[in-house]
Amino acid sequence: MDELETSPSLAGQLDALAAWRRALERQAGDLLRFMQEHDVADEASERQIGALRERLDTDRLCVAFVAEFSRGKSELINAIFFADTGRRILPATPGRTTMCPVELGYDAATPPVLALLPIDTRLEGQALNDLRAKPDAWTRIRLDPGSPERLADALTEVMRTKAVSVDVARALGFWRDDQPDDNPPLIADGLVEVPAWRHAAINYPHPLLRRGLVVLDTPGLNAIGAEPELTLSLLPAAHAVVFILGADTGVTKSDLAVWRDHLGGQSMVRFVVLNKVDTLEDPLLTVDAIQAQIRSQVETTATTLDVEPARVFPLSARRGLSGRIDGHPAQLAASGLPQLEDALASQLLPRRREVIQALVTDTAQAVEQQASRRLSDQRRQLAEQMLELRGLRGKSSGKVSLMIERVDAEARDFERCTERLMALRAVHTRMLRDQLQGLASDSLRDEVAQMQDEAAATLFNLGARKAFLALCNRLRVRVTKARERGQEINDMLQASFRQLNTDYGFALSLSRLPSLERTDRELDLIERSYVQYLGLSHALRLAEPRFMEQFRRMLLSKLRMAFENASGDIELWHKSASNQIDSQLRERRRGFKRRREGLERIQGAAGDLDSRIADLESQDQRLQQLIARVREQLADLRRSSADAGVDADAIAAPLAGRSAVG
Ligand SMILES: Nc1nc2c(ncn2[C@@H]2O[C@H](COP(=O)(O)OP(=O)(O)OP(=O)(O)O)[C@@H](O)[C@H]2O)c(=O)[nH]1
Ligand SMILES: [Mg+2]
Repeated sequence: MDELETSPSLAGQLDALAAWRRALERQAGDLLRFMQEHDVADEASERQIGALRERLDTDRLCVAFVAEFSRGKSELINAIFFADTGRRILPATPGRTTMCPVELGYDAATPPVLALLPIDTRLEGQALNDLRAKPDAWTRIRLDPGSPERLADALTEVMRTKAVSVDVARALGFWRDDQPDDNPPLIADGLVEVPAWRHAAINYPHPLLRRGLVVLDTPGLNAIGAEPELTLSLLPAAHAVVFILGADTGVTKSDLAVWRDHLGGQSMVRFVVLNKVDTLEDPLLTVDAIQAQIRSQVETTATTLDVEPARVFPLSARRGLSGRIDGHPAQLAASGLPQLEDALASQLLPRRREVIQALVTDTAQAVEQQASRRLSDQRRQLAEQMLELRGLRGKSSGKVSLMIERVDAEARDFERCTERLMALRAVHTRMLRDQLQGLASDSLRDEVAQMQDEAAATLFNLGARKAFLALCNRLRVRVTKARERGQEINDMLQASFRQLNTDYGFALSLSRLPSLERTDRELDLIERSYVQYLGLSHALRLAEPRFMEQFRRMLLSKLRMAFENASGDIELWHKSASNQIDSQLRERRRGFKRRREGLERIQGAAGDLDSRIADLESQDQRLQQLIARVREQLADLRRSSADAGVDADAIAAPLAGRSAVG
């Protein structure tokens, strides 16, 4: 396949983004290795760098295409992403075509395949995300990565329907006696046609998908029985949504319903496409008159949807696709497609970068704090030893024996701290348990169950919205409580650390308490995206047990994720505090031992004193170099993450030649 022929700017930018991520990932890996080799990394740092690498490695950019049926979603995807195959990949035909959500992406760990989830799985009530982990639930069609023909062929599956009885259609959510107009038409023998698949996922090594892009094609969304998961889970997870209208029809009532129900109030980037502008051509009108018509359509659309006119892109997906396939640059340019692609590239990717960059900065800061602390503690101990040895210059061997006794006495004194440390650990563990309890998944389940009971106690679940908002408030209270507990623990540890530092010469210091702001933000987002399904306008859906059950499952899994992240941050903080104690305790003990051994050696041969001091000095120098090296690498990492126009090789090169310290 010819790599960059399709939308070079988008491909180029995705490429740069992927190369940038890969380079950062490598750099973070080098940093970790370096820190491990030189015993600078503690467990918390290792975990943080590991989490960063994982994110850099798996970060995806998901763009969803959403519209009423037949507006040209699939055709537009073909034109933007797959024209380089020289053919139409996703089926695009008049009338309803795409019957189930189609997710296109690439994961090198699994072979190219089209995986289809049978519609019957809806009856079992399992969430799509849970089913993803169950290969047996899916039907698989192996794909040949070199053959777009076979890919297109396999993809006709997404159009597949099957005939079922009205009862089954009702159970699957495709038939409603109260809305006869929207039901699928009856075919022979009292049967109706319903989609055969619930979800289709394509794993295909197309150049753009390989670069971490995930494209989501959706069936016409206003259809009865549209997969609730699409609106509750798949769309909110998308980074950008392209909403498509027909230029010939403008914003129809059902377009508006899709926009309001599924895309209003969401936080993702939204692009609006006025597709099929070619249908406005009219031999009786001048080109200028048609252009004026299009401009006025754009204005009206922007006003109706309440978006900037610059966010509305008039274009012809069909012309764009054929312009590309037939190699007519002029036709492609006239199709209006490149403008949308430029906007996608220039507005979407910088956002992704910002998110990753913030992550790198946070990690670098935390790691630097930890490493500096560890190394300066070691240096402090060396300094003490040097002071002691310098004081010994010209002293008799009797004096040295006295010194040894002093070290032993000091070491014994020091060991008394262990009791204090044990007591501290016990208190600390108990407080941590308390703090985490409010965020545990059991309590989440209970809270959500309470919401469900409250909603069910109202007519048609119409109180669901109120119950849901009450749930969100209760959860916020839980987060606030966890934060307050954290503050108490922080105060307690701070006081204990201060005492331990004065009494036993530790250099313990606390890192910044996790603010849990991210959890607040996630809760807000969950509230905003879920509350819209609980209004009066969804009264009919609310009365459906299947909808409420799915709502509950998905809500629970979202909340669980948010709370697990919060608990993870909290635990990491605790871990870093107790690791510090352990490592300083170990270091101090080693320090006493080293001091004693040094003195013993001096006792044996008086001349050793100078070489021993020189030895300590060189150890100190080594530590200074080490910390400088770690800082330098962290600064490099930050710099690379801040550099927008990076060249991956340029990042990797200086690291490759770097040798270990000492
Ligand atoms: N004239 C014209 N026709 C188009 C254009 N884009 C798409 N079409 C046609 O419109 C019909 C519907 O396009 P699809 O891409 O299948 O629409 P969809 O939004 O994916 O529809 P569903 O899959 O049913 O939800 C097809 O026959 C396309 O060829 C366009 O820019 N101009
Ligand atoms: Mg389609």
